[in-house]
Amino acid sequence: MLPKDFQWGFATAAYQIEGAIDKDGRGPSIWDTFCAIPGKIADGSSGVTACDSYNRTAEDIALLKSLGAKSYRFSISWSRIIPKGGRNDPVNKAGVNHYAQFVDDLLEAGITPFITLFHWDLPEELHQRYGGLLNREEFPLDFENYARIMFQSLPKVKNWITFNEPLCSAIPGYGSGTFAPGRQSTSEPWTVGHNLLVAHGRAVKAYREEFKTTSDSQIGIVLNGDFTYPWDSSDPADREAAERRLEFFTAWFADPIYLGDYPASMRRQLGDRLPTFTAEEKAFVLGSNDFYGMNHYTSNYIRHRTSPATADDTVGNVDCLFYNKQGQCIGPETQSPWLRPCATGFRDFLVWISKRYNYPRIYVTENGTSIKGENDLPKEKILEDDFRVKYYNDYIRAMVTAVTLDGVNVKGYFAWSLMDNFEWADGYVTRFGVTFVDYENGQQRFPKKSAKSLI
Ligand code: GCO
Repeated sequence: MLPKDFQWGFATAAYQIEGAIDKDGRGPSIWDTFCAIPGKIADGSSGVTACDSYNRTAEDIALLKSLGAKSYRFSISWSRIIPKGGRNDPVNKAGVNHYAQFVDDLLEAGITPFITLFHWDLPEELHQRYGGLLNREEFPLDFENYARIMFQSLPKVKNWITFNEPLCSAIPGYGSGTFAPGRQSTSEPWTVGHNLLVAHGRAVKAYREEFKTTSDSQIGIVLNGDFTYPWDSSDPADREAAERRLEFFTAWFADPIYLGDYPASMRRQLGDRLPTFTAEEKAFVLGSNDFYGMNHYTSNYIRHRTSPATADDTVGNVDCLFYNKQGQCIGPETQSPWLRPCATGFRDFLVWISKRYNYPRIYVTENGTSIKGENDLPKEKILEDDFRVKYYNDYIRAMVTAVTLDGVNVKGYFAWSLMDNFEWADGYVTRFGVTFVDYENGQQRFPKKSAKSLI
């Protein structure tokens, strides 16, 4: 069974829910800039209003309480704290005060905050000033400074997350260009990934040495990861490809933190496009997790790619498929083309992480699904989201099995997401919320059937 202090909660992110992009001195982020480029966002939208959560903190806390949440994972908008982002730039007290009040209100409501410092919304000024995440010298220092300000300003917070899914800052942001800041390169993603790891390590060291006041305070990074099965289980090349995909997607960041360096498969394929840790950088990164934050949604069948000759480096030169050689499908379609439910993959991924990293304390920091065509349904049908109810039932059952039978050390589970929100390049076309947000009628919130099925 799950531990009695298991943290059941919901997750969101600043740019996806807050809105109020010009309020209280907030500076522009790279996502404000990116959304303004025609064609980048499916419905031409942005986070300018989103769910208006910046102005509805009391309403969102009441929603969390009504759903029985013990915890709430949300992110802080760096450019509300330091509008220009840098360690020598002014701090915006109005921004700090907003989050300090929100934390007090959450604690007053008996809800434990899990705070993500960086959920992709880098201050635009840092991107312009020195290339943002690409700058190995400047970015880690500016992130460390921002983190220190938050550790100092929010001393009641005991659960900190440095980065959400560094892979999604690196690959869509600097490889395919489908996320902010929209750069396309076959080498920059690994520079960005390296700098994010070093920035993470610096912030963790500062927290542990100067701000961690109680034994139950903790800090970690959140990594995404899909589980993989060989397309042809009798083919050694596919079995190796399935493992390689896990290494390129998850071990990319987890191996340096838990094992001290990047996976050999990445070094083999990427060569010197994959940076080498200096001794100082390695000292920051190795051992820099108190817990493993795990975002998980889907699984894939993996086939070793023999053509085209050019390797697809972002996933380790493999094909990610939803059908295997026998034509078996891994799971039903959803609104998101990359997402197919496979609860077995959730259990297997929890076991893979645990075996590779010696059974770390794990928080499932995101798990959830969109629903094919949900957005086109009338509101009363959207609220009857049986597909999502089944997803959560299946996945939570798989998690309980992994804890009970496989000895996996899971301490919390956060459903993605508390409410429908701005789904990045999909805009508002795709819904992940357990709460329907009526964007056309003042962002009113309506809990769906899944919201009441979770806790
Ligand atoms: C992610 C992000 C979330 C997404 C969610 C659905 O994991 O990609 O953390 O912001 O909205 O995963 O795609």
